[in-house]
Amino acid sequence: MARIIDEVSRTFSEYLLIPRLTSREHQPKNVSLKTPVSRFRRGEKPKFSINIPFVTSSMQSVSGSEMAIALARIGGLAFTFCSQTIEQQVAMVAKVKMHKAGFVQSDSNLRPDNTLADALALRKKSGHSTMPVTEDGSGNGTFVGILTDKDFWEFEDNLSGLVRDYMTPLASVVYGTSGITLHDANMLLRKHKKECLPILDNKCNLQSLVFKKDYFDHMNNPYELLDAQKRLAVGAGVNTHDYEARVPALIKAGADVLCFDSSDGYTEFQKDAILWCRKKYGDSVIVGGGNVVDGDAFRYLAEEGQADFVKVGIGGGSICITREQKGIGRGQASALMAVVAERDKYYNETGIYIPVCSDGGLSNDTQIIIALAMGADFVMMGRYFAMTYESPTPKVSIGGRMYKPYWGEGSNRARNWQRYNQGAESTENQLKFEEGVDAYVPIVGSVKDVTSVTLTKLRSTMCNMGSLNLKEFTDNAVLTRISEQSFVEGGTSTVTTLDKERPRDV
Ligand code: MZP
Repeated sequence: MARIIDEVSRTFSEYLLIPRLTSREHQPKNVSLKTPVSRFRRGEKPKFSINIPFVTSSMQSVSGSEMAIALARIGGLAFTFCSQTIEQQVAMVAKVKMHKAGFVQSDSNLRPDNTLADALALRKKSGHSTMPVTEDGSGNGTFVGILTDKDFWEFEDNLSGLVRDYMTPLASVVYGTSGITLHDANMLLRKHKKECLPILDNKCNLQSLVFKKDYFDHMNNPYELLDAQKRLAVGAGVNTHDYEARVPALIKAGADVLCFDSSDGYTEFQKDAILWCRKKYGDSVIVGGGNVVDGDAFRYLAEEGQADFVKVGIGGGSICITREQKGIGRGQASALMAVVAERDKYYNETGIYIPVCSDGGLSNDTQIIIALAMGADFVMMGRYFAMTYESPTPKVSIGGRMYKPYWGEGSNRARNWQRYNQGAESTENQLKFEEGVDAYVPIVGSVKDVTSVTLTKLRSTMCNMGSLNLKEFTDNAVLTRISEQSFVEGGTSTVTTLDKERPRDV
């Protein structure tokens, strides 16, 4: 006979936190949101942590390079999606890595015999207004000068004029030499009041560029998530079908964290794929698995699969119809509590801590806070980030309001057959039925603005709970289930608010 779990499948909105003693030191400015992403042993430091507990879903309508850059700048991590060719995903990762390394590889270069029209076209294409000039026009060619938008006037100068006649020539350029530290390079920029410093080797070949604006950007984003080479960190979704080719390509491109992306990760396919990564790269690769909804599946991926972290959630995603279509899944709060309990048990038994990520179904800030209080080390969100300027979809006006398209990986639009095992052997077969919908979400602002509100609420709640970090937050958490009546009581149902439509949380 089938085993029936007595407890009802529950979700986050059914819970509230009961405040604990707030001491004088419990102030938002003292709260740390740093959280581990890789497994670690008791007493050791995790190899990889993020500075805010937010990661993006590995989805076409969420995680492109722009999103990855925006989120890494404030301390989180985006998972570029794997429902694209290996080459496309590698290019996305490479774009994030190129974005800002202190020392940036120049990707917008001119030859001296190019015209100003060529320079304008390149500026339009790359968005970069500072263009080194090298003998052969390559990023590592012999440096002869630099052209910026201050050197010519698009509407006044003759655009067939040659770059060599307008550029600042090498003799007048302030440059650094290979081996210079980033700090010294920045100080040269400061001393000479320059915006950009080319770095040249002893044969005058261009090595990289250092920008003043990157220094300021770095100082304004103290939680920025950087790799050892001071490049922004980026994650990558991978699948159990082409991992033997995809994983090496992504690692070579610089992906910092990998995550097997599957609607149901309690499979031998996933265990084998993670073990393959371990065998090939040892502990140097950080690779997560999922999704799971109970303790057995967590233990399987943690123990047999040696996953670095495990992702929780089936059927709770805002665009997900897996529960309706296939009858599998679990209320997200119940799933998370079951997995967290097993994680803690596993830690007590083995001394190995495996971070847990709550993935999907977080439809407002309170739910994010409750998920973290319940023991998620970090949360993965799709809809939340799809609503920002930086998601990769074009904006569209519907009924006078601006929206962005947001579609599930199991929708016909995404055709991510690798994520949903429906027996398809190739892209030609694609999905036999949809597990996700194609939808729209309102645009709410930039990643920085939207997360800043959520994080302010989170820090404030953590102080209410007498906690200065996420571990203390979970350890201190006392949650109560609420009745429908107390849910109503928590709103503004008995008064008439002046604003017709109260702004809703994202
Ligand atoms: P949400 O943050 O929009 O509620 O949920 C995002 C999560 O839903 C993703 O991280 C992924 O786990 C899941 N997802 C993505 N596509 C589908 C689908 O098409 C889906 N069913 O369930």
